Amino acid sequence: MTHKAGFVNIIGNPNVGKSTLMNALVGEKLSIITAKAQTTRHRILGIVNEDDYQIVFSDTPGILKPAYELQSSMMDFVKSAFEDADVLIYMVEVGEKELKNEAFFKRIIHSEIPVILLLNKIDKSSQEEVEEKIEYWKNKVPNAEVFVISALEKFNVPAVFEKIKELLPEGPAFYPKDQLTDKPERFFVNEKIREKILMHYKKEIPYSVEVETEEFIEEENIVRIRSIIMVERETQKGIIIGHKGSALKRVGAEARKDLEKFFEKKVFIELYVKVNKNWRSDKTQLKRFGYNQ
Ligand code: GDP
Ligand code: K
Ligand code: MG
Repeated sequence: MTHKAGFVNIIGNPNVGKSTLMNALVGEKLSIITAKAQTTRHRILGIVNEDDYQIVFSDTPGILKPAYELQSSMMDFVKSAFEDADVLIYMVEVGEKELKNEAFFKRIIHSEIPVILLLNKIDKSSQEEVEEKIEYWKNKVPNAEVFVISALEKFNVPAVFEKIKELLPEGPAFYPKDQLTDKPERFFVNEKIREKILMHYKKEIPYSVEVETEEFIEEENIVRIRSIIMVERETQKGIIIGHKGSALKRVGAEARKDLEKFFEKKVFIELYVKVNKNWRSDKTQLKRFGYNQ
């Protein structure tokens, strides 16, 4: 029996649905999803294992022009996804603007490895609009095979999966066959808490937040978690906590509910808020939070 294995890396503009697709392909909620740009800050692997193949999907942050150190690290994750890909998935959505990074776009159109261009969110658009966009993208990225999908409704996702399997090179597995991701459990706790913050707080708040899980103890029937929510300024701390702690309580309650599903166990969460001045611009802090390459 021949064995296939490879890296299938998903790149594109912010908010086009990269994380939704990755979760749909892997069948697990590994990546957090919100309507806000910059929800995904890391490169997150989702591994699909079968006897005769291993697909290592990578979800990546949306492409942007970095304005501070954290965003530079995010773009380094995108760069790394270009470097090790065996198949490149370039995702666009109906109605989107051009890719903001010309250099990345050139790498896509001159790519020597197969490129699959996914036109996502077709559930939101008319057939006429979709047909027009297919033509547009076929001209713009002639080396790509184009699929129209709805990652949200999983429309045409199985066809994309089959295409990926076909394009996958032969070779041995990169990771143990029971491994689902490269990230530790604490990472998913941090991300889930950050997802709730992205959902419930406005303006600059979610972008100023980093979450660090200090304690993660898995017992037979319960997971005990203690996490710190870091903000950049004192005023942000008050906003996160809210009136009599109500806002923070909601974050904890909603994160707990999702994490109970994720870990299939009861979860107990304690949340603290700390000011960590300008962590987004501090290379040493960023390294500690896993943003180094
Ligand atoms: P990312 O920033 O590229 O990772 O995008 P996300 O996966 O976080 O999705 C951004 C937003 O688009 C979220 O609100 C998703 O629910 C939504 N979304 C993703 N895929 C689809 C789709 O196929 N159809 C529609 N209507 N919305 C989608
Ligand atoms: K998003
Ligand atoms: Mg994302």
